[in-house]
Amino acid sequence: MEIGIIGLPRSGKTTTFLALGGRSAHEAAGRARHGEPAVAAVAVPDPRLEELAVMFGSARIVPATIRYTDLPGVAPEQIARQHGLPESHLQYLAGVEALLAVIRAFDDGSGVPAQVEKDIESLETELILTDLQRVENRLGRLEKTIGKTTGREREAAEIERSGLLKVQTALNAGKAARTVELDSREEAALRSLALVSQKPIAWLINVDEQALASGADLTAPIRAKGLGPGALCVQLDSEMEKEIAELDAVSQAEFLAGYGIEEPAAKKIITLCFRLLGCIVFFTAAEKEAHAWTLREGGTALEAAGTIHSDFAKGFIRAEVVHWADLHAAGSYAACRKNGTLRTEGKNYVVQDGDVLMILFH
Ligand SMILES: Nc1nc2c(ncn2[C@@H]2O[C@H](COP(=O)(O)OP(=O)(O)OP(=O)(O)O)[C@@H](O)[C@H]2O)c(=O)[nH]1
Ligand SMILES: [Mg+2]
Repeated sequence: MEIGIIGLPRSGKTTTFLALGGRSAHEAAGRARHGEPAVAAVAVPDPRLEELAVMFGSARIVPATIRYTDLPGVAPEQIARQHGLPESHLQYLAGVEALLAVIRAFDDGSGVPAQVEKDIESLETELILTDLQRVENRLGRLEKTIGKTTGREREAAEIERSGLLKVQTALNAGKAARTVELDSREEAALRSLALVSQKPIAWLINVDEQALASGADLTAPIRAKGLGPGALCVQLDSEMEKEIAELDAVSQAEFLAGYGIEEPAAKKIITLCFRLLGCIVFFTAAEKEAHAWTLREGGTALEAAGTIHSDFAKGFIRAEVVHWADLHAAGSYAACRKNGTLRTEGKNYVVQDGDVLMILFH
């Protein structure tokens, strides 16, 4: 899972990156040259996986990972001047599946008060302007060549044009591409454009300790205005969370309890990103390794097999499936086989979050 951290300059992106990524983020930030993105791969902590590893006597544990990319902020004036985000940003953003947009709600001592709603609008406009430029370029090229195409090629070009026009209409009305309903063929045709305003987005309102202590919910007015499809909103004190991430496990627990925080940001954001992307986790476990994998919600056993290895999908026969909770309750795979919670499923079985899969293939 790949998440890009974006935001206006000095909104706390790097602080958030460090809060989410812990040590690997610190290393990545240290390596990154000024003005260049930093990338950190972060293991998704999952106690279910640890337990599976013990149960199966697995030699190693391979957790699911999230890759966070911390991008330098771009000022709105610069965006307006060059009609969108710089090319260097777009290259990085093309590969990410979702955006974490950091909005400043803390007092940065500059005397400029935080303007959460205005900043969200500015950032959304940055994304929209970027896409508009690319959609119009693409449409221009398509219009020039479409007349020369025939048959299949013509049909594909028509589908792409229809998708582009729908998106263009929305963008011109100041709406993100993620609000546009495309049919599956239009969506596929537009995929290679990797439109930034089409990616699911989590608005992260970066508050300070005062706001946190007052119990104010800064996300409420944003949610009240309507976030639209593919968007979520949370608030977080990145500065404090960064400090929490630097503590060892014991002090971390004490600190969280002291502040009445239920779980550290890293975990909260991971859960959020899974929800935003409609992703679930399934497991494979054996003596060699216990492995957590991510899959789109609604993904089938065949798709799960393909996630593990393309050969598993090609030669798929069936899957043995047991839910982690049943394994946990029964204590072993053999016990689940006996009590009937271990089932055999075909390739169209819809995998559930927490399923433990054993793929049989030839
Ligand atoms: N009080 C408070 N200060 C914060 C918070 N997050 C960031 N800061 C401070 O704001 C300043 C900018 O933070 P960065 O994380 O570097 O911001 P950035 O968005 O990465 O900045 P650029 O990469 O330059 O665009 C730093 O001095 C941080 O310590 C927060 O949640 N609360
Ligand atoms: Mg930064």
